[in-house]
Amino acid sequence: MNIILLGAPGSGKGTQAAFLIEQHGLTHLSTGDMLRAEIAADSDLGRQAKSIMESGALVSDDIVIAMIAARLSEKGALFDGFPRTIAQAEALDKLLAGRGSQIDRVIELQVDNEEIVKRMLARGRSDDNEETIRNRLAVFEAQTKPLIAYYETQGKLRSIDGSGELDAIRARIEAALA
Ligand code: B4P
Repeated sequence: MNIILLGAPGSGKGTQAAFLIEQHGLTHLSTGDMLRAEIAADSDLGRQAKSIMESGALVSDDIVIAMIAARLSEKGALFDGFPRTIAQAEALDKLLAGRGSQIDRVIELQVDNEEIVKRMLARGRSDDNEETIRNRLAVFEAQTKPLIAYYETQGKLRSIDGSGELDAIRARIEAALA
């Protein structure tokens, strides 16, 4: 099974992913985590990504698609924070089709923007200041939201309320996967 967690920055994709990979034996593929690991290692890629991430913009499609392509395996995957553009979604469909596989379900976590700003300011990561957060939300609207229609057309999208207690959100996701 291949699942995508889709949602605005701070909507809880990483938080819920931790539970889902255990429950379903999936490989966790988080492009945000991969990029932060490159920054921590001070690699060329990390140095390139750092200022882009701190501005709230998206790292280039070519870079993140290559990171995902290098990590696909026989095991089902949970894609967390990827794809974020139509070009990424089309590339992922092609990569999976080439392996005789496909995306089975896309779970959209819906959380309102003011709740998101509150959550991220409380988290306090280096890209969690208010100006960057507002920019990330605008980038989500412009570049990632079109994915909702993309996966709806394919009949794979399930949208759930991503606000409230973690366990309640977990249960909504499980119901959407059943
Ligand atoms: P990510 O790392 O993917 O995104 P995120 O902001 O951490 O969102 P997430 O939804 O995972 O939030 P979390 O569970 O942690 O991206 C960071 C940056 O990397 C992007 O801006 C971009 O520059 C770059 N990037 C990544 N992928 C890319 C791609 N494919 N293409 C291009 N660029 C890419 O939750 C947030 C906080 O809320 C946490 O503190 C959590 O504890 C809290 N929380 C979660 N659920 C809650 C709940 N129900 N109630 C209260 N608080 C909750």
